[in-house]
Amino acid sequence: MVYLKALTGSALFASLAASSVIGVRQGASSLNDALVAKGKKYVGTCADGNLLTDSANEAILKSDFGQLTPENSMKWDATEPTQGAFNFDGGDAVVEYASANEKLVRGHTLVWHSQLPAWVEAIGDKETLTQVIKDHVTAVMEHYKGKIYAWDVVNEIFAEEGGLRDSVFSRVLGEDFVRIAFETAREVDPDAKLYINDYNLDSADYAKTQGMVESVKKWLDAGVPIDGIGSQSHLSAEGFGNSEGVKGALEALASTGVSEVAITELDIAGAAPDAYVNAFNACLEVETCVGITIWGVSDKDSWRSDESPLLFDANYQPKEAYNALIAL
Ligand code: 9MR
Repeated sequence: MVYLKALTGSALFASLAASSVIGVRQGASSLNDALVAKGKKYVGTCADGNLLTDSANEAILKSDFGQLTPENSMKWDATEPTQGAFNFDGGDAVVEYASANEKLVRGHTLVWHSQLPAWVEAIGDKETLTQVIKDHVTAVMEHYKGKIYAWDVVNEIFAEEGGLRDSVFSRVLGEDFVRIAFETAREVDPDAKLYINDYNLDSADYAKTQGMVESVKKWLDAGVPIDGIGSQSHLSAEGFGNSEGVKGALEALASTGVSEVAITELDIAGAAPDAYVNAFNACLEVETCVGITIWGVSDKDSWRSDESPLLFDANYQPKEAYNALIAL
């Protein structure tokens, strides 16, 4: 209401014209359908709360994306802020929307050093932390059992040099927390694909990519039930982390023997069409890459909004990169 009142004359006309363009475009193309037609499972995005109901955002979610990741609502600080007291309201909204609209869901995330409540950070002994990880993974996965395509079981556990990142999990349990989390997850929901997810895995020769590859091979040999590696892919326009290394990096991750890999949080500074095309082609050309999740719809709501990294501008208009992907 307030918004309409503020618009007069040509501004109102431009706004109405823009929204009718959205309507026509929505009927004409779907990023998800375009990639599914090429043999992949999905193109997805992230959403939570009012992004699921905001009409401009929701129209794009519905027509362009076949998969949803809750941006924040399934993280530990949201689901178990106090030990044993679980809150699934935010995550339920995503899962309900997804099931009503036939979207896959990637669960994000069970064990992560960030957005972690202080009561977990404060644990200092192995036995307690082991039980706390098992209880958390069990309660959250039980709640969503059968409704989640893939879970990011552990997130961002590597340091840039390729070893384990310092966190309460690695300090108290060493690398055993990885086995504990994955074994529990497999037991609770044997049908969910279990992922290890991280960022800066954007070129094959980077130390962190190599650290991930070596560790995953070792864990698979030891029987840890890891199904997939997620590469977040928060990319730069140029230099470190640009799109050119993505294919080689995905190949390296796929070579570990996991059954699948995925691009899980794609956004690219500046959103150049060629850069998005490189990232999509990387997934298309790596057989076990199952799909691509873009980390948001409109630049307006991006965690990197000052870098305009998404496919839709702040007025929900598709950018050139969007058209380039549809034309692939
Ligand atoms: O997009 C998320 C943003 O809304 C949150 O404020 C932020 C808090 O850590 O997390 C963002 O999502 C992150 C994701 O969960 C893990 N990889 C990095 C993402 C961007 O920070």
